[in-house]
Amino acid sequence: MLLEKYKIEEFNQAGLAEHKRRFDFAASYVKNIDEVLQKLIDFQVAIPSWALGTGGTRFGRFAGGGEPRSLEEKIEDVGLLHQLNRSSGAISLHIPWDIPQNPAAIKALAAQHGLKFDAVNSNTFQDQPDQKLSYKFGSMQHVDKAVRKQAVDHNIEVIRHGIELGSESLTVWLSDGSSFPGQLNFRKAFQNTLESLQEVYAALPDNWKMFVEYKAFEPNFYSMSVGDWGQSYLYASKLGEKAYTLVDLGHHLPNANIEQIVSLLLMEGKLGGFHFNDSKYGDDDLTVGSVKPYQLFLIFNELVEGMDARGMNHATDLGWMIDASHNVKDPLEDLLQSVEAIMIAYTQALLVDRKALAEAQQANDVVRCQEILQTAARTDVRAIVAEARLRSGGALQTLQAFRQLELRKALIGERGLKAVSTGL
Ligand code: AOS
Ligand code: ZN
Ligand code: ZN
Ligand code: ZN
Repeated sequence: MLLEKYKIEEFNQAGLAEHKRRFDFAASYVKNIDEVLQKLIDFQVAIPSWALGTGGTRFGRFAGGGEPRSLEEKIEDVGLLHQLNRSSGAISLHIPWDIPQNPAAIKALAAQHGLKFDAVNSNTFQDQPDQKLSYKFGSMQHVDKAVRKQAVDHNIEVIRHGIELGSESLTVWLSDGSSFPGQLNFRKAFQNTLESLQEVYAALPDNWKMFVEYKAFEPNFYSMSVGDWGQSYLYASKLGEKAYTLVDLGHHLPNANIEQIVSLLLMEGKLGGFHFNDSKYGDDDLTVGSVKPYQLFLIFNELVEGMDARGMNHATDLGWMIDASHNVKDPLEDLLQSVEAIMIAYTQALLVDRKALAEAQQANDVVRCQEILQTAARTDVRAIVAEARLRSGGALQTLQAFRQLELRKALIGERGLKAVSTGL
């Protein structure tokens, strides 16, 4: 479904005067407003193909209707989001959930919607129906070399699919680990994992990156073989310059200082990308910014500071992806909220007075340091984000447009009330 442009224009027209008032006020506080707007226009966040259907928990799944039944329809859904917010210009695929049967056609369809393919994700955390050996006791860490080889071959296959689509990175998330003390020899598990990753790394095209995603617990609850950023960093360092750490915001032990992790990984040139989401307890995969928006701001504050210090391009030098999905919201509305939260935090981070902060830090003026950060974080930047969208042809308010234009109803009309997303 392609939304006619005039509908967005009509929607915007109704709110234009009010928007202009709000924007002029917000912009009056920003010295380099045009620079900020351009950065927002350039910034794109990839949508995961697995978040377009209603997520479930192991206790149930409550689908809402009109979900995408194929990869083609998933691309259309992301296209719709991108039409509304102009900031979702990429999709991240999970293989084998979303194997492109006809890659040329899939690529063309994505291009038609202005979408690129971000990182491709491998899956060695489930057994597939036609699979020879089981991942019950791990994949790349497995005690049996044959299982490790199967996992390596799968990852190489995923790279092949990615090449066909124009993707330039592979995300490896391993559920490997152990659930009971004594189950694993940690050192051997690490060495097996490293050796497997090295074989995958060897198959990586020159212009590709490999993201090694870590996670503190789940599905294994005693040890994870890529359990924290230290372990991921160790693998990435040993693998080589194309390997990086991927930070999923929900993958830490409670109260971890994620912004500090981000800062140091950036300093070492080993931060590869993000899986954005929010959480209260663990890997809750809630809407970005729904629980801890200040933490999100602090992370972006480090990102902007660190990327600028290294002369990096905010939009292109890291992989920005969402990894969230859950039970009670319309997935498209949820994703619009997530992207909006990311854009807000990014804008606020761009507003931090860096020079004043450096001076205050140098003077040990702790109070002033806090004031400087919170001045930026408490600024209502929604009209600035909306202006960036307006300038690139999106909707002033994405969620309201989605509802007012009755887009879910249209999707249900097209696909049916019983349409349930593939994958997962
Ligand atoms: C799992 O917890 C990780 O966040 C992965 O990124 C995973 O591949 C993704 O959530 C899809 O299940
Ligand atoms: Zn993730
Ligand atoms: Zn996760
Ligand atoms: Zn998660």
